[in-house]
Amino acid sequence: MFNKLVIANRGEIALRILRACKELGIKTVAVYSTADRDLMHVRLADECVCIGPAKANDSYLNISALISAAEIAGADAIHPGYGFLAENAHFAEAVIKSGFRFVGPTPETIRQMGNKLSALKAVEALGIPTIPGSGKALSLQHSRNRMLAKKIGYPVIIKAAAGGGGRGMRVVHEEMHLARSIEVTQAEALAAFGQSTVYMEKFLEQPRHVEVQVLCDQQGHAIHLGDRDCSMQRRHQKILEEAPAPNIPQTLKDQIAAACVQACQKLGYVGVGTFEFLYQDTQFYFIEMNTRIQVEHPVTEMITGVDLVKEQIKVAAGYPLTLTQADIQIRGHAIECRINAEDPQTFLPSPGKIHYYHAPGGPGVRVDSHIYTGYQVPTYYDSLLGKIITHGDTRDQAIRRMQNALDELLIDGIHTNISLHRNHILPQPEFHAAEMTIHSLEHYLSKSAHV
Ligand code: MV4
Repeated sequence: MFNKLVIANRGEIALRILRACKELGIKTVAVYSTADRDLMHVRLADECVCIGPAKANDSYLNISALISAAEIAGADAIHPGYGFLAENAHFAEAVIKSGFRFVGPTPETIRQMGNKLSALKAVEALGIPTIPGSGKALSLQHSRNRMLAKKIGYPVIIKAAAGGGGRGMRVVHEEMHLARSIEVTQAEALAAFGQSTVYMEKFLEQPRHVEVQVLCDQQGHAIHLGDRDCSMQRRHQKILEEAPAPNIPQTLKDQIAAACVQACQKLGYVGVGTFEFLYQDTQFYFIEMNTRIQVEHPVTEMITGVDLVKEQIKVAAGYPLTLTQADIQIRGHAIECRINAEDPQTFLPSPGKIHYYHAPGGPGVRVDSHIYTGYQVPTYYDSLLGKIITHGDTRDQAIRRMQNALDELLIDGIHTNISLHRNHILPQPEFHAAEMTIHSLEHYLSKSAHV
């Protein structure tokens, strides 16, 4: 097992990784920016190294500062968490070239999945269903693109190969707008990602976002840990997630999960991973693969009893999986509410000092958060304060437990989205009936003066 691991992240996920390391008997190194001296995991880590100024570019995104910290501390592994450098193939390469183990897949896999078009090509060849589309970069000849769009059927969507997570996309409803939309998406992609490659897909109008969690070791074993629904989102930011994805026939879910496991084995995938799908009219369609641990991993942990972060570290250290697919039994239902420091009306970040914090508790309640009374939320990073996760025998019980947990949760001194969850998302009939789509929340917000 690793002797000492650098946690190349901050906030709740840094604390989550620290907890996993403590259980595994791995010494921890916290790296922090000057704005983050007071983070909870910095206090709890065996060692800590300041890696630079508050701006993420100068600290959490500074590859040489992170490698230097690992060298100074004499660590043997680096965990990137999510966000920041977690899916940066250059970083994974630099970590490995400097003699450290990277907790994640190979740089080649990260690069392949980072390009949405190469990811699509790779998984399609391995039997994962994809959305009808070009399947390759769009032609320079507009007449070919016009024929293709006609064959696919409008509306179509133009996506940047180097985009993802909602960046670099454009929906086209009619042929008269096609050429211009392709040009604009290409130009935007070149400016944003340094690469103008775009591809085309049929635009699905009312899909759900459903994803499959996988776990793979270096010996070629792969298992899945079921699925999650992450449809409740605003501007590509997930707000509430749940597992298992409700209201989808189990046979369909079993089929898609089995296809993901097979694809992982053929790809030689190592680590935790997520296959993202759009689900519409009883069909799954692959959109992207994430090669990191995700924010919403706790809902999967609650329904499987598997500690995904511990498993992720074990497979990175070269341990073969001790879990088989038969060991993975889905028990009950779990929901996660992301708690953000933001204005409930404007959604603008609301940094500042937390004057008082009280965490919820009771049966089936989990809190993953780094905050405490007196903690100052800095202005520099994302607004995630933590996550409340509830588990129940049924979805209804998990929802009731979430309502109670949110009633107990107190965060004073800054604005948070607790009221949005309690008063608007959880009581929404569409959510209760498990009939949400990726548009439900934005649609609701646009027609209500919520608060
Ligand atoms: C789509 C789509 C509809 N049809 N592709 C958004 C981010 C990236 N992961 C892919 N995305 C979408 N691709 C086709 N062919 C709708 C979206 C989409 C979306 C997907 C998942 C979660 C939230 C979303 C919000 C808006 C659009």
